[in-house]
Amino acid sequence: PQPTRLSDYRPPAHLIETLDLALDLRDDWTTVRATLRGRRNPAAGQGAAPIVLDGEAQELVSVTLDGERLGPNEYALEADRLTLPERDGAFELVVESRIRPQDNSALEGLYLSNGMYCTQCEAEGFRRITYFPDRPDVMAVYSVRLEADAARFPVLLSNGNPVEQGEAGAGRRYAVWHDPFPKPSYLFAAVAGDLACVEDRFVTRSGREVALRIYVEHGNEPRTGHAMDSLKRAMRWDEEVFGLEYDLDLFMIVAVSHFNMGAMENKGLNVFNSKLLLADAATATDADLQRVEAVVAHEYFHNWTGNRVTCRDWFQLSLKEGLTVFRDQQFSADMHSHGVKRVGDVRLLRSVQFAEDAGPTAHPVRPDSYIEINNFYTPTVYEKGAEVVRMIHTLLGPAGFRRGMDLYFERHDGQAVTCEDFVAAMEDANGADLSSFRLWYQQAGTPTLEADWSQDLSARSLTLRLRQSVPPTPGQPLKRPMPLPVRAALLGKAGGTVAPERVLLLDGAEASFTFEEVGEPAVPSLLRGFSAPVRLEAAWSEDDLAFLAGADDDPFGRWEALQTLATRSLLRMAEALRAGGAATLDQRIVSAFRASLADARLEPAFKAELLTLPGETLLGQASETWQVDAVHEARELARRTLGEALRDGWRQAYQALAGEEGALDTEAMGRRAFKNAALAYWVAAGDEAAVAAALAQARPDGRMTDVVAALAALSDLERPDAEAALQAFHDRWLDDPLVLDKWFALKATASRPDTLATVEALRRHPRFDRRNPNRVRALIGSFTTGNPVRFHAADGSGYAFLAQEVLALDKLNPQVAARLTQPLVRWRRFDEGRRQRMLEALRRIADEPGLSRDVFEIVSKGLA
Ligand code: HT7
Ligand code: ZN
Repeated sequence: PQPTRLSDYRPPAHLIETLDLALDLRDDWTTVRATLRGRRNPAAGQGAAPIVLDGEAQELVSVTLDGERLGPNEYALEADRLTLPERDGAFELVVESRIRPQDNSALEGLYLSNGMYCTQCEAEGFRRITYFPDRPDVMAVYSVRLEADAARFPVLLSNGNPVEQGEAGAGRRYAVWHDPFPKPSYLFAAVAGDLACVEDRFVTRSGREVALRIYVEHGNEPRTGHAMDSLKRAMRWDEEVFGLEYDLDLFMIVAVSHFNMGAMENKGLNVFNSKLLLADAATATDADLQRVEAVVAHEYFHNWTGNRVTCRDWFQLSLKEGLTVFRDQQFSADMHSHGVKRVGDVRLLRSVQFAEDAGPTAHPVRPDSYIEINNFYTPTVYEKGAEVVRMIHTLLGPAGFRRGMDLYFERHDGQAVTCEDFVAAMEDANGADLSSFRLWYQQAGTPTLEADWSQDLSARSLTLRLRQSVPPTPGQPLKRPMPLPVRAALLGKAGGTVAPERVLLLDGAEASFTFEEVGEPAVPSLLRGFSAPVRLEAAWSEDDLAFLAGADDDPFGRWEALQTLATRSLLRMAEALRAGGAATLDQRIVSAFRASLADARLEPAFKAELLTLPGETLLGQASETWQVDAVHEARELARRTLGEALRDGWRQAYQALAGEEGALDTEAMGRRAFKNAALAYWVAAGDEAAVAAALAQARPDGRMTDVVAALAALSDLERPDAEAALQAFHDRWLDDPLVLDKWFALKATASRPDTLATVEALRRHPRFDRRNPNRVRALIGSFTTGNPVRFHAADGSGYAFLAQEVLALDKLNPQVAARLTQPLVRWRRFDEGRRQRMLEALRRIADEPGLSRDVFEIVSKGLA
């Protein structure tokens, strides 16, 4: 397969103004009749040009151009396109084709999920429904007619407003929808099923009433309340913070069980993976509830950042995704806690995006080329893209950022634009120069920022020196320095702030910054709030870090100091264990944990973050070669050490909170997070009383957060009562797919030595279904990404298992198969034995005849 390149972008030869689409949903075939009214695009050149439409996996029935039915020798039909005669003015085209959604296991285009029809068109699924210029810079006004069996599909939905509905004869029904906003084809959606509807309303700040409807399978209505409340909060927040109101009279969300990603922002008709919509206290954890809130908000926010202003081409994906992730992060921080949210976001960024940026699939926030666009819905485009937007926010300040957003909408509402247009609006609204900032969109790789300082007490000054370097990445051997906003303050060693926070801009390879009037010994607090997505190597001594871990007034800085201290100590321990020696945890960490555990001023949710050691994946990334077994052993030893050293503290913290009635507010969630962190350490201390407490908490009808936390604490213990607790959970929730996924994930992430055998056997569990991406992610994905010590077993058994699964899945769902392949491409991070075994697994996949473009792209980059 040949790559598509940004440099080859050309405007579309023809624009489509309206599309009338009729879907006749029958058991054997779905017939699609599309009427396109279009014209030659003056921006694409002079004179007549052939009309070229994308189209795949369809059977073409007829083509009628300007009233004339075309014979087969009047058009050219290829596997992925239909080329029609030239036109240089306006035209009307009617194309009829047939598709088979019942056979669609790739879940792109129109497919059946648990007896309901639904669509997924982003990025290029619309071309599997009808022949059309399936690119985001072709925006049309859609009218859609759906027809289906009335008994099995009483609910017929599409974008925009309902126009009419009724009987279509022979036990069939139809409905017509019209969306007044021109939109790209990737935002089209249609749904047909027997669904329950939960309705609410929202009055916009200008007084317009919007009907809110959530459609779910019958029986799931009670699980929609949290999503509905989240939606209303998101609608209000966007009005208050960005002045953005919803623009239709109806906003619908549909939950489906088979879905390749989290959710989709189709205009007026969001479609959600049921995992990210259905949530109540009995079946969802607090983390699930917060995720549902964030994703409901994210998809809603796309109505402006993505739908009203969309992307010119898929290279600009971060224009909508990076910006919308930034918006949902700000929303969640405002709803809950800024400090806790930032810590969670940085944890995610480091574990997935930094890893991607350091491997063979590294790419810029705005990629230059792709083989399969589905492979570019990545942590770089999303999470690093959000960091880039955040840096603009930091540089311009909240008011300046808002001015930039206002100008962006004023200029580009109703258009398909580029990342460059976004940056230009930010610049022009503020009279700012962001020319060098554009490098953030162009260069891949995580910069390293080095910092050291010297203090001259007699001159009352402290000079901070900053230096950066950006590592080479595939196709980009040489890099230019990028502008880095570094939020910094000075803290007095004797207490208090000596120099208040400033934003230092490092706009070259290196620079020095002097703080004046510093009359006492100080420690710099750097990169506060993680103000730039870099690897910071600062000259802090371990005493400095211990000091910051207790004293930094920036919550992120305080957490980061303890993480850095712990990382250094854990890596030393791992090295000692690898060399066959003994290892002990640095006493400073025990002391810092003791102090944090007892600090009544800290919010409990933040305490839970402070008291979580860096994960094995992050520790593995922090050293040249990831010593898998030694890192695992060191971290387990550290958890045991902390468990034992602070045993009474954990027990008391746990017991003080264990009886609490569980509410759903932020504070109650925070207390539960802290309580369950305490329980895990108490169990790690090896106390029989702790195990008894965990077993009691694991009873399957408790609050899901508590049950799952208790089972996670127990799942590594090879003892019959712990195994029985997991089995009881399985039996209780066997018929609830979302909860059963938690059981699959718990089994897959247990670090006990027999886990691979368990995972292999669970593929034969009656409820394991490779056609359901949630189940595949719960069992296979959790094992490969959430259980490093077993997946990276030195004998390569985990890799061979994954290769087998990727090949089986590729035949059904290439998009999910490609994502599953990712852990194999990071082989350079490991020792020689593991490298060879990972490469063998990659080669085994590469050698398979008929590999999808999706998996081919990942594997070939992994082997390059
Ligand atoms: N814009 C959407 C991204 C997406 C997607 C969603 C579901 C299935 C397949 C998909 N391909 C791309 C979701 C979002 O980021 O908001
Ligand atoms: Zn998105």
